Amino acid sequence: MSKGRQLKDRIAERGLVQVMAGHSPLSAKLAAEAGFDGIWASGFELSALHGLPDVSLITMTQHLETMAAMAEASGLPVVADIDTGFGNAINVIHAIEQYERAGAAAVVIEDKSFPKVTSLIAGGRQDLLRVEEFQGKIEAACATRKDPDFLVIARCEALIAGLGEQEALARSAAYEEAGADMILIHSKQKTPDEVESYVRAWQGKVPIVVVPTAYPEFTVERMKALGKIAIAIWGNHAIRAAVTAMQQVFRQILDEGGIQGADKAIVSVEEIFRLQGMDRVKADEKRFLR
Ligand code: SPV
Ligand code: MG
Repeated sequence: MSKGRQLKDRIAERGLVQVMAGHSPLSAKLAAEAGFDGIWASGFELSALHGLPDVSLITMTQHLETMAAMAEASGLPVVADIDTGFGNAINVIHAIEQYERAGAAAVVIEDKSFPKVTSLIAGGRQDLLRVEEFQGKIEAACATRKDPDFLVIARCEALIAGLGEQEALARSAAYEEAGADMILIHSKQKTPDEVESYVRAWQGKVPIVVVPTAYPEFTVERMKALGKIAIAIWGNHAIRAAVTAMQQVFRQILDEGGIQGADKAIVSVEEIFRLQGMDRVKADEKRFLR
């Protein structure tokens, strides 16, 4: 069964699935162990991992390789954040061929111009494509996929760009018309009101995807109460959790002049061995090394 089919089945079963951001095979594996339904191959997280801003600097190949490794390590469906599709509709065609072959369950393509600027930054340059041009990119993605269950999700950045609900709804309807399987609506308001209002007003047939990073009170319960939302993406909590943990431990080691205190606050080396699969190495050594 394809990963896209798996994700669709999980949505059909649960109504709403929870997809955790990742930036590495290890983070994806931890998300799978925690019980998430899928992995968000986040451009923001991968950029941060490289110490870079999320402004189209990471190449498609870098993102693709990490995405494939995360799919492999977690076994979960991966929703690949392909930003603007790395260029125009021609670049999208190439990207879809590569991402489908590499085992993604879904791609999210956003309606910003290339190179993009990360969405949540205050005062960021948020230039949107003409609707027709973005429709062409969505149509190109749908025409290129081989597996009809491979999901093409159109991301509408009209609220991020400050263009208001009517523009967001009109664009979303145009993207559905172009063939998008779902609409990701993003907002950087500090409360869920803007997205809740959009969801209530949405008349389209395709479900909605949300990334409630800026408005954390938007709980799963609240999303379910609205209906229409199929995927909640927890957008950058893997990299932020990792940074929090490293900052604390690094500070502690310097403050205490050694690792004696910090050692008790972090997982054991044995836990890392477990995550690396050393049990299997030991068993294979016994069996095959003569
Ligand atoms: C990402 O995680 O890369 C996203 C979500 O696209 S956001 O950073 O909020 O735009
Ligand atoms: Mg992104």
